[in-house]
Amino acid sequence: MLSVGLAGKPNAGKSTFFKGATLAEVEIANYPFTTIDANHGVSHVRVNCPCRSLGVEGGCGRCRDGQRFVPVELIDVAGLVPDAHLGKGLGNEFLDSLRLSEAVIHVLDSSGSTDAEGNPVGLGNHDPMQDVEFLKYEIGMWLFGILDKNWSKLMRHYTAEKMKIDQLIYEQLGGAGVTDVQVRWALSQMGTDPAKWSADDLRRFSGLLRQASKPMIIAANKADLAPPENIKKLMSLRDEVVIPVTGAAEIALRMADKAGMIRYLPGDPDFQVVGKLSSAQAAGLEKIRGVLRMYGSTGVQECINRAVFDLLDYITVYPVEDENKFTDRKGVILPDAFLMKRGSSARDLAYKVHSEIGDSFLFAVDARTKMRLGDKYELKDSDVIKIVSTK
Ligand SMILES: Nc1nc2c(ncn2[C@@H]2O[C@H](COP(=O)(O)OP(=O)(O)O)[C@@H](O)[C@H]2O)c(=O)[nH]1
Ligand SMILES: [Mg+2]
Repeated sequence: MLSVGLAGKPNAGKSTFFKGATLAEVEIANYPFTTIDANHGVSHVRVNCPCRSLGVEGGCGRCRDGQRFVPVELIDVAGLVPDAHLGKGLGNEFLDSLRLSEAVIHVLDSSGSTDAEGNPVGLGNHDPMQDVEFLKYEIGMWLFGILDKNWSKLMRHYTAEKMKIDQLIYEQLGGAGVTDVQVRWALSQMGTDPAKWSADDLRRFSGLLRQASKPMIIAANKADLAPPENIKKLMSLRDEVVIPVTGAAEIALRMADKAGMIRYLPGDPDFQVVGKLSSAQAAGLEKIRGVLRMYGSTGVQECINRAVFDLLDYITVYPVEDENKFTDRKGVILPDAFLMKRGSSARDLAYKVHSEIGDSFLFAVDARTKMRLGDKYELKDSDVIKIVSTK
């Protein structure tokens, strides 16, 4: 499963976001709520289920109101403070989590009620703009630390033994979750011979590796408390995707939905009261409605969707065995939704279903048009595909 990490300074609201984003009911997602461990949970991207456009009568049973929730792993990365790379707490736990994360949601306290290290200072007493850069810098410096430690040895292999530089760097950083493609991209951005790099060049290179391997969006959390000008400033940052978020409201709404008090789907711009509420509950929910009106949603779902679809460029694809009924062999309609990198082929999908099916791939069928597709066909978002193989 694809993994997205939540990172940021202590008390920014990572665990609150995590709880809100992983609090799912079987009815919402058809995937039981699974806590892998305290810091690893299953969250979901929200997509339009193809059952509606395919005209499946009575819905497919795998979505709610035409909205389908496809699982992704969410990791609550331990808190990080400025200069952590110098040894002030960049622990193994942090690095393990980060290694697994394909993208990072930087949870930032936009209310300004915690200082740079996460200590409470009272609402509006810290400028959240000061927190924007540090996480990128820390992760870049962590990568720099790994490379710098072995750089002279690595350069010997490169210059004296003529070993391939991308391979050498990749071997150093494989454990940090950096891919060979990302190493080659960062090398191409530098454009100079690594044998001639200064320490500053190596630092710049590490920054590029960070950018490629841990792309980031900012969850401007505690938006319900934040002075509006803080949100405005953050959202006007060029080169940053900033989403106003209130993780606390997401928890409240999901719990109220679960209890049958309201109807709310993660990511919705509003909710509907359907059950009995005490006056305190009603007042609390109306306050949340005000925040939804202001920002369009709690922002939690948007962060996950943007991380997966915009930062990482995934698409959603639906394999079926019967291209007329859109079912698997047992008659389950649209049984699976796979997240795949844009650019993946029909054969890649076959391999994802099963390696044997990939090996024995004959052709695919677009269930919408019934057109035959070859192994190199590039999958499109929301494709419903039957794979035909010799198996
Ligand atoms: N008002 C408000 N408080 C929040 C929100 N998210 C988190 N908090 C509060 O901020 C504090 C720190 O949250 P926590 O999730 O433990 O932060 P972490 O250290 O980053 O995991 C807690 O008291 C939360 O209740 C939010 O969206 N709105
Ligand atoms: Mg926490």
